[in-house]
Amino acid sequence: MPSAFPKISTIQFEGPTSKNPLAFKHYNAGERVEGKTMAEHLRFSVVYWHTMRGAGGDMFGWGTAQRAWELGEGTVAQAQHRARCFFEFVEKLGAPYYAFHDRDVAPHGKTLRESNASLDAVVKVMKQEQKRSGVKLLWGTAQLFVHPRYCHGAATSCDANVFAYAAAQVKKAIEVTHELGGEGYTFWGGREGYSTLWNTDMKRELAHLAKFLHMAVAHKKAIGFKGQFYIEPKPKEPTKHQYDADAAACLNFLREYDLIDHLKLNLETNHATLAGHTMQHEMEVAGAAGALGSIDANTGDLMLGWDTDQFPTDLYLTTQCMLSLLKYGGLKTGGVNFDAKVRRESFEPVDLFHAHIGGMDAFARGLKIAAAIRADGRLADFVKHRYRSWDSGLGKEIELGKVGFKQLEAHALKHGEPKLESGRQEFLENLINDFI
Ligand code: XLS
Ligand code: NI
Ligand code: NI
Repeated sequence: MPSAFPKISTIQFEGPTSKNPLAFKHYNAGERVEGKTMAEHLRFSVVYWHTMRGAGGDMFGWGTAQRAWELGEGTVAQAQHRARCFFEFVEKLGAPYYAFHDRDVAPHGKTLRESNASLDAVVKVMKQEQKRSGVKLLWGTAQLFVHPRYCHGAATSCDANVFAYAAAQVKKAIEVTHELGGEGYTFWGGREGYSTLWNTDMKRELAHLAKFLHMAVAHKKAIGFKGQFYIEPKPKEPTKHQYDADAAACLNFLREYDLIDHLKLNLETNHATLAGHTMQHEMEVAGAAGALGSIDANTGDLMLGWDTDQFPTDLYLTTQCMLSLLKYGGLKTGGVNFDAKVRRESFEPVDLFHAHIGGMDAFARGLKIAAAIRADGRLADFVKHRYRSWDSGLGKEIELGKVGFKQLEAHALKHGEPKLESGRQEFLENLINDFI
């Protein structure tokens, strides 16, 4: 097979003093942090859609990306060739996982039957390539947003026939994910939302979405797929309002419809910021609910209001992510999945390497910094100390539910005005800077 990246060999760890742009300065797969290797903590994953199918087009211009594997006619044979090129990339990068949508890897057919057959033909190659390279599948998903049939949504479409078509597509996508040994399956509601409420029965659409997910859970059981289901929050784009708006909205939906035991959250940085939150906020919301599943590692541009899906290089961001992950016990089935794309101006294949190496190094540093902050202990001690009034006496009794308003009134009358302490935000910000 001709190499898609002939000038690039396997990326090596060369350490912080290296000047080689095609080497890791911080990501050292076997290095141990808090008792686990970096590879075990970070579980890096490359996405098929941006990496292989992103052409660099925008609404004002054609694609710019130079991608040798795209010189074809949209055939199954070309899709198989592209899949081989993808595995060459992931292998050279040294990432252990990948993620894909059904229609990223194989062409849309004229009928569902034809689409399924094409998918099977490409999955066959993916299976061989996984075996050859050792690269594993983090999660699969179905693309329910490109085709015009999904313009009103898929599981939340006003048309029951579209719901059925989407169900058939997801059924197949779960089956191929299972066949490829996927460790998870993600539901991102591509167009599950609305553009105007004038034409929308929101309550009914939400109930349909829940029905859809219950059917997916039932099918998962039926075929014996043990992977983790994830739901991925996003507040807007492509629709004006997406139902899975943020972590809190997703958790509320999962609880209301009795799905909370079946799905965890796959959080994406740029979706958090579009929702007006930080990624750290979303991770804390999910973590506190025991629903922190996986992360789509990217970043937005706060000057722009859309999902720019840039590679994460900000050490504060990666440190915050890793602090939350370590706090909630780390990733289990999930990973640090680079749902990110190179800029339109970065059109050469080597830019894909620079982008992923930078993201992996930024997360490796975030991991090391987070571990150092935890080992130092001052941050955790500060927070613990701040809440000490709850550890004994009155606070403990409140937490244990032993007192009511009457006893609290008596307490307030007896002790008078509480004496408060500073929150010390600036002190803590300086403390964090000592580690970055
Ligand atoms: C889009 C989403 C999408 C999901 C997978 O904004 O991030 O890429 O991760 O369907
Ligand atoms: Ni995503
Ligand atoms: Ni996104």
